[in-house]
Amino acid sequence: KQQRMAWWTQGRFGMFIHWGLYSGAARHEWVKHNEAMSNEQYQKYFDQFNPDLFDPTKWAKEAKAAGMKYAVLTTKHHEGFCLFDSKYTDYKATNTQAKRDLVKEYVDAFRAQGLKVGFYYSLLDWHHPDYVMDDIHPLMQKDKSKEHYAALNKGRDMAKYRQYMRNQITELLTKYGKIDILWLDFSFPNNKDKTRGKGHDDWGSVELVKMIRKLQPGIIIDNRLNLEEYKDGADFETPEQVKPKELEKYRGHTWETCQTFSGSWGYYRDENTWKTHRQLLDLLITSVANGGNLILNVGPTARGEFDYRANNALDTMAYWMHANNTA
Ligand code: FUL
Repeated sequence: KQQRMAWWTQGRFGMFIHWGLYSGAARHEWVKHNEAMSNEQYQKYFDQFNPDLFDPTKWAKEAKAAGMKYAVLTTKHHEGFCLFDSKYTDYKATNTQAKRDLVKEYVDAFRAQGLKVGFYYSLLDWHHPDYVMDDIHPLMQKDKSKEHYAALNKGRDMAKYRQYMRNQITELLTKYGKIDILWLDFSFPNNKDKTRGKGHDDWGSVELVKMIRKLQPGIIIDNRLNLEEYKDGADFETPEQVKPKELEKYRGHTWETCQTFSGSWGYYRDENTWKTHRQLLDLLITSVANGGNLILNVGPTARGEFDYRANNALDTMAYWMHANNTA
């Protein structure tokens, strides 16, 4: 394990990229849930998706200049939309005006800049017809009663959804060459009351990890499969949006803190909580000083560009890296 983690531990700094249909709504990647939207109501973001300004080489160069050594892109977020050309769904970028496999272009561009390449894949899926809806499903928001739960879930079959995930993860790990990180997201501790969030039995986590390690023996996996007790189930912990002063308690663990520029992960145009450049540098320095990694998130617009505020922050980090690099 130490061997396969060596580059990651050494690298320390990565770029998270949350990009999907929600980028078009431009008000949080959980917008479907937050506004309790149906598939029909959400369809307009699929119809309008047209990333005409997408230039992954530009993204990769910015990441590299800022000192980042790896990236993780949302191949599918909770909304269920796939940026890659999957055989197992029509809900994918190739069927939008983009008409192409955006994951492939990302992989090629980031690899060409010498960056390690990671995939985020959501365990939650608010679009798949077999996905059993729970408390945090968009359609459960207005009525969380047992009756509503039963009515919504008639005929849905998690075994079929588990197979769908296995098929898609197999595609991701066999069609794009060597993949360095898999970031699966997310679980609740297993609970008997299935109306609550899901845990490792729902995902078939043990079998999934075995499959992943077989397909990509060198891959690094996050800890959100709810497999803490299972040897080799997780390679690193994922403290999310924690304050710099709280990072000290992770000393001695293997961890990566994931952080946003503002609050949401998906592009949120009108959010006014952007961290200052000083705060961002503090996060990076404090993470490294406490023996961890920082993965800093960019939420590109639906047209495929980084927001000017993200560009400015990345430029500042690049300048800081340049000025302080003694290697
Ligand atoms: C969370 C997700 O629900 C967020 O949308 C985001 O992807 C973050 C990194 O993980 O669990």
